[in-house]
Amino acid sequence: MPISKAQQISQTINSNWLFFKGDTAANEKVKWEKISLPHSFNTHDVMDDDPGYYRGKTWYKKTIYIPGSWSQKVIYLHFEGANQVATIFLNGKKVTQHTGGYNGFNVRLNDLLQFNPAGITVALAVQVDNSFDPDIPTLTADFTFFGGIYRDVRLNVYEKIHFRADDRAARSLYIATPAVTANSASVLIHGDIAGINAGSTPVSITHVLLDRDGKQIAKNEQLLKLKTGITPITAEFPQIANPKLWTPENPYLYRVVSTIRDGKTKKVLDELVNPLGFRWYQFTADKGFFLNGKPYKIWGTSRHQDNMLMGNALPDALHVKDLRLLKEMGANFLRVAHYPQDPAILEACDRLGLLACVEVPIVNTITESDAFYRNSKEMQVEMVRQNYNHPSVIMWTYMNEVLLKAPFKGQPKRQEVYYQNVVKLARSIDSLLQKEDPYRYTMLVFSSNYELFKRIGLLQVPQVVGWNLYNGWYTAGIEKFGEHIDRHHREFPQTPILITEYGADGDPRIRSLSPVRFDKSQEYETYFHKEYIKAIASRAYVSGGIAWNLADFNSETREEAMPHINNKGLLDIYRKPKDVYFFYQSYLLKQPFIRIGSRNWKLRSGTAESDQELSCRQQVEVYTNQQSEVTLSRNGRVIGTVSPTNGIAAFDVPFANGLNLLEAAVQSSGSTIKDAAEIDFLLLPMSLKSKTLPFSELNVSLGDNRYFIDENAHQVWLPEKEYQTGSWGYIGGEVYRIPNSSRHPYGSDKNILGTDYDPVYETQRTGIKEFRFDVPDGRYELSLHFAELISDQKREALVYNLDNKEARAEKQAERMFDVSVNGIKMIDQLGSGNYLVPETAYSTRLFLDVKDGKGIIVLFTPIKGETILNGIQLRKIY
Ligand code: GCB
Ligand code: CA
Repeated sequence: MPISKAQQISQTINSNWLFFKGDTAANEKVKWEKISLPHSFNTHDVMDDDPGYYRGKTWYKKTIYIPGSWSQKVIYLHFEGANQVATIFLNGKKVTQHTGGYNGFNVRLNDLLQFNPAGITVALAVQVDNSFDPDIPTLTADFTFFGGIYRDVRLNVYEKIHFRADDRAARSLYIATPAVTANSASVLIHGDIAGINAGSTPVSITHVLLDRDGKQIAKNEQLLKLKTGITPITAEFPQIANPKLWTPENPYLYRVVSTIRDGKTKKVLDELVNPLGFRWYQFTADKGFFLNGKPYKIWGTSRHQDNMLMGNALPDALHVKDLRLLKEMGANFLRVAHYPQDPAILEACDRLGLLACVEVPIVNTITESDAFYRNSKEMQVEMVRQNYNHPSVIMWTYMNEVLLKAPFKGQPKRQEVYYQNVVKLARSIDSLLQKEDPYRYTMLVFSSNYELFKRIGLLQVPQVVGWNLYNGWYTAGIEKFGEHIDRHHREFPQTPILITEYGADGDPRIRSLSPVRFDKSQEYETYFHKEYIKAIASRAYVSGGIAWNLADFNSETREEAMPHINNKGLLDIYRKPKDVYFFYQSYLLKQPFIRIGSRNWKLRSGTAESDQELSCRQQVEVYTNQQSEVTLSRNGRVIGTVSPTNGIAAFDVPFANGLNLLEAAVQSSGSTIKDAAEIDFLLLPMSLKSKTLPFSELNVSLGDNRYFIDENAHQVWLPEKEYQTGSWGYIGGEVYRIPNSSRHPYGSDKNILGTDYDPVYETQRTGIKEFRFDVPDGRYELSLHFAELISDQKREALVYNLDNKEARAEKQAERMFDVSVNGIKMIDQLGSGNYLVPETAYSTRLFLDVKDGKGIIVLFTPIKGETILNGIQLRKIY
């Protein structure tokens, strides 16, 4: 049967809006900015060094046109989402308000406007306010609450008789598959038909089940006399024989075409097409997750909805691109965290084959107010109804780490009341979810405070417990992860467990050949994920692992090396893969795979072995899911052949100056699969007076053991080293460490103002005596970089840093020192009294003429307190 033409029209009205940041209701004469949707008004004010961003009132307006041909129709203005309170005005009159930034909402225009066969124009104005409101989730979280009409806006046009369109802005037609086996499946449909002046109109309702090729599999038809207003309908396909199953590997989608026809004229009044997938699943406490009757380990990531410089206002193509990247990683699951996202997301999950859970956006804390409870439940009902017909969704989630920011510290009695209120709210959300949708699981997502959750009874509320665990990141001891979940499993052997988060920061600019916790190197990030994958894979009772996070994301409250960005992505914020992404591909993909792990570390640098041996050995890892030996060659010559262990073949590559073409190859059932990467190596001479490799420039980050890559300037900042005759390095002093912090291996974790080179300025050598370069004679430019890392500015410790909860209050350092170069005092009395402003970059460039083979000696002479140096650069001019 051909699909008959749908009668409804759904058109976006994203183009050509006017926008004003501020409250202009009284004054229309402000300067309106021309924009189009999706739009966010914080995309640029999160880019500066200042914490915070605009949270307040804004206005959007546009003239809409309702053509004469629609004058007998029902017309809805539909918003897919606006953050966070939207008030709609038509022709200057307030008509409705919607609370909450993550679900769609509707306005039916018929009740508000007089349509006209000649067509009408309507002045539409929307006030969007993203101010903090204690009654609206999300209250606080590790992501930026970008404001705006950041998803599509549509005009939806229906006949007077149609599938109801205002059930929390959902089309009221809900399709469930209560019983599915390999041999047979049942489909249950219920919904509402809306009829305006439809009193006793006879209609026929048909539901046709089509397979992927459009072939009719089943049909259900009923004749109905409508009431005026809402008429509920139900229908069933009690037995579909041998259903083709939906799996991530083969996401077989059927379609259900539901049609309302006029009983007499047979004219189609409304038609809805919904995806349908047949699958059944089970979370078990002892054997993990089962899909279609087979054990099935969940592997996936969470995802935030933002992008660099776009806030949340992404075109659908970028949402879909993220899911394609997730799918190409080999994942089978998406945690839609921490709130419902664009409709394009679950559509893509259905189509691409990604299981999913979607979350009510209660994060970190609640407000004990009726309004907060009401808003939470309202968001939950909107979420379920608007996203019901997605075979990808298997679970509804609520409350992410809800006690992380529990109030009433130091008031134990009051705090206990708060805890019990959280438990009460969790229970009521859980049972409401089960009532709204008895066919899917519920899950609550916990942070590491096991004792507390157990004691207050929160662990016992959801059907599945999700754990967000960061052992080996925020807290020391990566092996404690396994101990944590083993204990939970032991004490609650009836509870299914899913690892809903684990992750480590990997700044795409930072590399290390000796990674350690909190150095933010990509290498540590990869190591961290490898360990977690191992721990999750080896425990059958764990349903799976969901890495935090698919991509780096905006989080305004973070003020670290990359200010206002959370770097725990497997992709960077522009969606460029980090090494760890390739590792996941290698671990998860079924088809033969090989990748040079650090293929994106394209610009490297290091010192030659000797003046004769003009190469520098650095390790390169190759990831593969094949068992046979991996061969690596450089510029066409084989370097070695290595058997992979746990999917990794490691090579010591002798990089030469300039371009190095690496080629990795492995045999896979008779054929060779390959990967290649071109790496630009900036080789430094062993002795700086080398004739064969003349010195040109050097960039060093003091107090640092990492490489900082500046692709833009084509420069690499090297780790510091101690001076050796003929070469370069520091003399004296020690690596700066945050006082009383065991967490940071070196350096500060503060946003250093006035620079984008935060990682260079965050590390420092304190008490340095000299820095020497044994360079040949010539003219040089020497740049010195300083930042005072100790300040008495009180800063709230990041709440996610679990072992570092107390705000740090330090006494601001008092220091003064001179810097002389080759005996000339170039900087006189540098210190807290002048240029060394706390947490602010200070750099200066000096010109030098080096004569008589003396090289360069930079001398630091303390006058008060200790000398410091954060970075140093030397460039030979001629
Ligand atoms: C968490 C939170 C998530 C944070 C993440 C982190 O536990 O659920 O919102 O972004 O940790 O990176 O600290
Ligand atoms: Ca440094």
